[in-house]
Amino acid sequence: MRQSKTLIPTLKETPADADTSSHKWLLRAGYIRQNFSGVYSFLPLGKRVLDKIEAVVREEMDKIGANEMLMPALQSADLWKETGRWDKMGEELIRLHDRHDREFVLGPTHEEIITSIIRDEIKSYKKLPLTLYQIQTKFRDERRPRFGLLRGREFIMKDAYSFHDSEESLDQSYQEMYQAYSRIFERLGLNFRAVIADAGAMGGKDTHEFMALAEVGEDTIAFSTESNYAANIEMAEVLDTYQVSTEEQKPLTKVDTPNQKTMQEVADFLNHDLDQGMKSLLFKADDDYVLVVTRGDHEVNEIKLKNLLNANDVALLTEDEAFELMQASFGSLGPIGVPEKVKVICDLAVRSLANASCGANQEGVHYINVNPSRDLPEAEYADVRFIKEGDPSPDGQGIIEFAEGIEIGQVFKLGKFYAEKLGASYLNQQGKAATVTTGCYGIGISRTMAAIVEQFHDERGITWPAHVAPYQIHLLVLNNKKAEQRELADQIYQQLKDAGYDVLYDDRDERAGVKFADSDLIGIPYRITVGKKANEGIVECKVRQSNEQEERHQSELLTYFTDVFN
Ligand code: 9G3
Repeated sequence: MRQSKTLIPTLKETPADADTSSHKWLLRAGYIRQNFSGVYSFLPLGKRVLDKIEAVVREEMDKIGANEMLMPALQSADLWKETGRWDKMGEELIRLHDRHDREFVLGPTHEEIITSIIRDEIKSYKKLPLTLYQIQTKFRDERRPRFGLLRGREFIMKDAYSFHDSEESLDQSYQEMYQAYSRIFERLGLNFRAVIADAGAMGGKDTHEFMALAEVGEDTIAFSTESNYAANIEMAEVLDTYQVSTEEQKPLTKVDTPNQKTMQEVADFLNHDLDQGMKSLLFKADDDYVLVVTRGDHEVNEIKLKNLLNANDVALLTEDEAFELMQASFGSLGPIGVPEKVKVICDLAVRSLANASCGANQEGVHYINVNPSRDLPEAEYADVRFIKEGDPSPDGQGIIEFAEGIEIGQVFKLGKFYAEKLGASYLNQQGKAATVTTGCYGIGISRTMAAIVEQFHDERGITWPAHVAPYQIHLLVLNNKKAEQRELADQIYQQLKDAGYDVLYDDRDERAGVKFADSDLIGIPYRITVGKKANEGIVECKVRQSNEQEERHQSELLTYFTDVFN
């Protein structure tokens, strides 16, 4: 492609609204342009990168026997009403009316559509297992779109759905998909981790997220320093490796703490460390009241609490609600003497405390010398805290460290929820009607493009891995007013194209400095510069990522690139 004939509007300055590296470089290098908040156009270079990423995804999907199809973005609200998600989803679901005033949604995902197709087309176990996938635009009305393509309101996803007559069959597809995702992200050059994740609103049991490591990532990963254990911090379990204290139990005593409100103020006033205090938080879990007690230096993990209680909704009570229920404000809540209807759940770490302090459920009063085995006979103990860096890894190998990650893929064992709701059943081997079991699997295609830029850039621009770059070679002619330079560059361009390479040819009437700066921004892995030594047939070859450069004669180029690309 000749740059004088295409659209690559590079920018000298970073646009004000660029809020992360990938957003900044994709804008400045002319890959994308924002049309509206969270809505982008992919300019020619951006589209070529999307195509390269999609090609890798398609190859790996086809390799495991998944069948590509394409479903509509426009979805009837009826299906969403049948699954209950019309009411359950909030503002994020884009709803609209057609000319006959019928209700529709712009598809944020396709469980409803694909299950309705399976319901109508699959009648026998002989047709199972079956995996279908699409690469298609999704719509989710994010309240705060940001970070460019990382969190948009219209984005491109590969979503796959597998259908089974048994859990075992689903397990097998899940593993195949998991391995295919690992191959995809390896081939794309990404530094990623597959982490144990929370199924959230999707229900089902197993799910893994594929995270591209990047400091801008919105998810925190807990990973082991000595094994491949990795989990979304929401799910990382904490082992009960606490040493039960051998301290002799002192008598339970009430102490006035008139002005001490926070955990630190109480700990300082009672002259002990944070981890000798109990922190009590009052939650409403669906219709139940739950007092959750953790060590003063730990934090309640509401996802763990929700999964433990199998609750749909878990929320902290306000101070007023807490006072009404306990006759004490937040700073004085504790697990001793709670009303009947309040369940007490203590984190595992609390059980091994000795002579600890806690609120006395009396305004401005605390207990000291609390010994759970003696004073909390009713308490239930569970892993309800966030794991911390330095905690032992749940698999017993090494300790936990944190990293930020961008979720670029997720695999779910959905189970039967959608098939039951929509009546997708088939005749099993015994001739009985049975409900299909489903798995679903997503990759954020446009988000992956941004994740790659987050991992592959330097201070001058993007440094694409060869496999996803929009072109393989960037050919620059420094002064195409000089015949020997223009003719040599034209020859090389033709020669490389004939050899099957993707070449971007900067044939513009621009100064050398502009061409070098744009080439660094755009980030094509290999650059050939035709300049002063054109009359000797000598050109300069530069590798974008390593910056190494070397002069070569035109006659060596094909051999050089054969080595480089094989
Ligand atoms: C909605 C809206 C946003 C959503 C969903 C539904 C996320 C929703 C989860 C999934 C699960 C899998 C198939 C591919 C892999 C992921 N955000 N999810 O269901 F109505 Cl507004 O999309 N779907």
